[in-house]
Amino acid sequence: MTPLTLTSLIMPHANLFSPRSRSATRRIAHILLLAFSFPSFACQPGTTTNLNGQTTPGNQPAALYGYEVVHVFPHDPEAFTQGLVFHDGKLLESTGEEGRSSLRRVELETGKVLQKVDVPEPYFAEGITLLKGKIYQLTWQHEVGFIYDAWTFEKIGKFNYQGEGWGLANDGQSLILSDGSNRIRFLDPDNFQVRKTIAVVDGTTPVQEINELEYVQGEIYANIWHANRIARIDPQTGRIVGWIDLTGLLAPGEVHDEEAVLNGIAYDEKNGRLFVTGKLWPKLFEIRLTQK
Ligand SMILES: [Ca+2]
Repeated sequence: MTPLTLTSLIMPHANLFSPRSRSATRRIAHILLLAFSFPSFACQPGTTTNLNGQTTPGNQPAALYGYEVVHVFPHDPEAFTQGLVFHDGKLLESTGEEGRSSLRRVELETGKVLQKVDVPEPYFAEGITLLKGKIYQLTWQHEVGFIYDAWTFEKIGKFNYQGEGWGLANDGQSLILSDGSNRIRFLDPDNFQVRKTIAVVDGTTPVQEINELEYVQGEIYANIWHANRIARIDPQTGRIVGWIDLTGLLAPGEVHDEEAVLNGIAYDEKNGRLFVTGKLWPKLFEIRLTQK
């Protein structure tokens, strides 16, 4: 067993010392503060421990899932997908990169962009979620998010949060935010205060680089940056209860950019349909999970 140590909290991350990072020192200080703020973080035999110090049985290995493709849809190969949501028969999509960031409404069947607002430089748009008629959109390193009317895309507000913004989802009550580490924060959508924080662990091993998110039937589904798999996370404990292996979804040669990785999960709650895509992918897939 490996206790969750300070070293494991400060896992190397490609973005940590990015030239665009405004203050790597401040971020490390924040991580140190986090580590020492939760003295009960180290695991105990047979348990995993989240940031709130709650423990749950950790002996059950995560279940493994494969997939079947139900439908293949076109996807804009220029879209650097950072957020994906299904709403009222359409997809909402957030795309990243400076100067190419946007919020879009997309026709599922054709991939056609029906509505779009650009996110101006220097912002790099990240995850989105829709809650009570509002779309919330993160930015990567500017510690600001934008709020839009879900129908008109009119920008109706903004909000601040600490650290990087990667993935966003909601459970009907809180905004659920990932920041590239293994922590996931739950924010009050009215005042953006942190309601709770969980640490994502597979058994007792922290799982870093949690990216795009989707809340699916009481679990958090999460892309892991540069991985062909989706984690199914218990939102109470942070424990990974399952892994979905999506290896082979795209054929070799369908994408050429090394950053064209699996990212984007959307759930059609009414019809139980699960959609996945990736950054710069030419296709979007409806998939059905299979037991491995
Ligand atoms: Ca999503």
